Amino acid sequence: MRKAVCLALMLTVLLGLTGCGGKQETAEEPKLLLGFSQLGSESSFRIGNTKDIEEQAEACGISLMMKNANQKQEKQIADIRSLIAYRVDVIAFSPIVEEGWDTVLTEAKNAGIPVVLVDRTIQTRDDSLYAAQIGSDFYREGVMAAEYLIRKADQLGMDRVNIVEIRGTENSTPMKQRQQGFMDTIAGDVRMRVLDSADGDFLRSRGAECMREMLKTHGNQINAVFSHNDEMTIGALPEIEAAGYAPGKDILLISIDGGQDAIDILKEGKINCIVECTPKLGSVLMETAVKLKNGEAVERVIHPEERIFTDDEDLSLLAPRGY
Ligand code: GZL
Repeated sequence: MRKAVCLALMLTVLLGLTGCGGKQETAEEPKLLLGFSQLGSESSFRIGNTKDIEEQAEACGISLMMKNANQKQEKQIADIRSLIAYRVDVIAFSPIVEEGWDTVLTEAKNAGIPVVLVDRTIQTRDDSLYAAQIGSDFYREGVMAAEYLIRKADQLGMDRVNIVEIRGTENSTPMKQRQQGFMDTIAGDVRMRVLDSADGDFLRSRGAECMREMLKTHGNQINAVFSHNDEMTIGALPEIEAAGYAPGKDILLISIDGGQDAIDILKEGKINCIVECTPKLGSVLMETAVKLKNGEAVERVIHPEERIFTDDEDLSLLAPRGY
């Protein structure tokens, strides 16, 4: 199926390039050249996202120039500038934070290079600076996490649920929207109380530090952890056990992403719920880039289908996650 889609895409590109009325393409001209500025390699999600984009570009015969900013916005801006200088056909990037992109994206616009946001989004005064945003509905992920916790509290007959939150990268779209969706959903439930919240920056090591400090401060008051991604959840787990608590039982763990490592831990009963956040955005990115190259209209916002994995379902037949 995937091959057929890509073959159709490449035929579109070839027909579009010759028939779009733009500059005359000659045989030796490269096919579509896509520049991608990746924010880092901080998590299984991110590594899986990069791998999927590379695989999909390969499958579709699209030339890919991949840059990695190692979690530094100034490096990501420099990477985008180098893609502009190289005159790629389309620029795509996953913005590490929401602010600070207008200048470099205006340079891309002035160079006539369309931009696609992948995974996360930006705040901007000029919506024309990007053509499309392909990524999860992070607010809904927060809602799904909270809805699970409310159901679990009902099942366990809990009359008080003291929550600590381990947040993702400050001012990033997933951190802001997951938190908002979660807090809005628990707001009406008098049993729910947020004891503490700390910045884990989506990193396993920082997730461990946050959990260690919050256990020192709140100890056996903690009933549940809402962690914005699996890396931080996996970092928090040994800290919970070292403090003498059984994760998944004494302290409920709710996480987001759904990589294989975390799914395996959920199957062991040490994580209670994982809201899926798929990194597999490559095929829809290639489709969108081809349309932009051909001067065709594209969807402004594209959210992938996502599900939830919980401790009360049989996951034995779940296919390997691939990241
Ligand atoms: C969400 C993505 C987040 C993941 C983290 O789409 O931006 O960044 O949830 C990753 O694992 O670090």
